[in-house]
Amino acid sequence: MLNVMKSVQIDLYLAMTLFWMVIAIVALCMIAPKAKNKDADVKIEGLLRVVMTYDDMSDDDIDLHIKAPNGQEVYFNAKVAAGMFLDLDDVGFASDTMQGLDGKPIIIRKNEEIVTMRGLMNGEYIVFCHAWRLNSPQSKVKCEIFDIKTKRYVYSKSVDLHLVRQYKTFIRFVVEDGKIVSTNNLDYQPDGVLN
Ligand SMILES: [Ca+2]
Ligand SMILES: [Ca+2]
Repeated sequence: MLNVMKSVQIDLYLAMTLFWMVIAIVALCMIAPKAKNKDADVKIEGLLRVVMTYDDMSDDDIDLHIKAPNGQEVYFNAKVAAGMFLDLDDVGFASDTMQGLDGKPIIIRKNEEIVTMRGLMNGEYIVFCHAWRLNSPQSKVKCEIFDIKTKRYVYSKSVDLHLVRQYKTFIRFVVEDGKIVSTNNLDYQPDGVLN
């Protein structure tokens, strides 16, 4: 009889221990901090393409820059930054020669730089250009922005560059939850960058 009672007592202890272990594990799961996603502020639903073009027949080297809300900047020297990707640094004529399938050079006159923005974070983006080299007295530079996801033509603006190392701002736009909620044209001049 004593052994039976002792066995029941041990079973009760084990059951209670198991019960409190389950309670403790559940509580720990509830209070444990979630793994931090370093890109948590980036909304992947944003998908913009920024296209900068200038006279295909000029040998100017104009550069497209986009500064993200976190301070990172995509441009020829940082072709990947803050979810933005620059296809190439078009340097004028030197970018226009390709090798054909027969091994012979093919020249296609084209002056274009494209940034694809695959993630949008909340805050203000600044889109601007820079005259790295000017062989013509003035270069008219056009910027067009397309929303690839919604197939919308978002923006277009042309500026004139006539001084080497000159910056011109195309647009600033503010993003909230993957959407552009406001724009402005306030001028932006990086402090001595690249000069
Ligand atoms: Ca360039
Ligand atoms: Ca070119």
